[in-house]
Amino acid sequence: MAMWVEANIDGLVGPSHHYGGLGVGNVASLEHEGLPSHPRQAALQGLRKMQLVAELGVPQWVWLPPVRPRWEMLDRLGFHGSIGQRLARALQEQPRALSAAFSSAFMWTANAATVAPACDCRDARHHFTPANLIASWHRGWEAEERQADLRRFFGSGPCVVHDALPPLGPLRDEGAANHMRLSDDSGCVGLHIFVYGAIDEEVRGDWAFLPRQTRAASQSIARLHALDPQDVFYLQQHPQAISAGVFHNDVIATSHQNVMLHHARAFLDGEAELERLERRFLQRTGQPLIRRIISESELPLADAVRSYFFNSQILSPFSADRSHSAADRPRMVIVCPQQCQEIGTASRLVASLVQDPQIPIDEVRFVSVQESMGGGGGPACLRLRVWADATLQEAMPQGLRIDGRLVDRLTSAIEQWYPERLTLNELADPHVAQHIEQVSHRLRALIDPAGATQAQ
Ligand code: SUG
Repeated sequence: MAMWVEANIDGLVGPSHHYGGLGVGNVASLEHEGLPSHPRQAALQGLRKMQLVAELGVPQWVWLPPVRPRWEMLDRLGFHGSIGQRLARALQEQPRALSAAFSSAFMWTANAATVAPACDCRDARHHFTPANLIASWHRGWEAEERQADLRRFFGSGPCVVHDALPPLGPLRDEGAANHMRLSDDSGCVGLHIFVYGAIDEEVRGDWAFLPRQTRAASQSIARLHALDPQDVFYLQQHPQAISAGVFHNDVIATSHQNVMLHHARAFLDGEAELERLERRFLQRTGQPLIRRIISESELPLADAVRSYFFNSQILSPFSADRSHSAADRPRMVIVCPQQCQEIGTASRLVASLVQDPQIPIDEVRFVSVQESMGGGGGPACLRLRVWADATLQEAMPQGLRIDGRLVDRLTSAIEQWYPERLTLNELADPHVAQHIEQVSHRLRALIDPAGATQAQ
């Protein structure tokens, strides 16, 4: 039987990474607003995480940063004139627009798209829908860039890259961060869980922040991806979670193959749907779903948000590499943000999961992605999961696949070109803006010349 392993595409942060406090309902982003950021460090941290995952045997690709600043955005908001005039006026009149035009939020590729592998889709094609990200003005511009890049990754073979959903409030979509795919060991049998915060335009619930995903958007994606309705499940995010800073489902729930971990307050009235999920999982895969509910006393909601425990990545190490025998490899590894080591409740939870014989997670690795965490993005936010058989992996651009050589090339480009430290005021300096723009172009031309030409 064909094996479908999880391949990851991680976003590399761009040279203009800075904290603009722009993420709706994103507590970390608000806390860091206006603080100096460290683009070089951010990129190197992300790269080290990619390298770790690749070393664990998970096929890993890098998603290069698109070009910033987005001059078109400033133009369309009425900032005209020379480069210096546009930047100075934006800084003075609407600093958040300036910030948005330089945003590096695209690095969080868990928001780039929703993905369904061919084995789950009635037309036997792989489906990708770029997220429209219209809840926030710095990210709503990403969709067209992501679509072009997805075509670069999946332009051949039986793949469909859809248009993003129409940019309408009732169809707010934030991609894979609000979607979980459960599967059997072969990766071929998949069930899809879509998590939404609001129905469409209807206001139901008592949230402090705008919910970023609507059920109308999720349902549209399930239809576009030709999924069997019996294998699709919808769960509503708990309004208390949204108000506590859980702006995406991947901040309060996670899954990998037959394991699903979620906080007790992740979902509102979800029990009937979760029971249907468990029954269906058993029926389709012949094995029970391992669902572990993390209680409020085990990990208070506030600690879930501070530690980003649920944004850990659970991996099947060496799944693509048959040279490691099953006996000498951990069944699953959890890659946690370093904060999970520092916050007592989270660190006890991680230890208890690794020790629990019922949970197939045998090993933990901690990673520092502090610069990403400052904008509200943990290890799992930085990656888009794609379930790929050997044929799909071969069709993906091999020049963007992480190995030691690519890591070295990227490291030296980042060390040479990325600013060490950046503030909002510096973004209004025409020399800094032009440098950032050049670096974005040069990186693409250096690492992915074929893709850079296609994008022009
Ligand atoms: O959309 N942060 C991102 C973080 C995305 C995290 N992704 C997942 N949970 N999958 C967001 O809120 C902060 C930007 C700033 O501070 O300028 C930001 O956009």
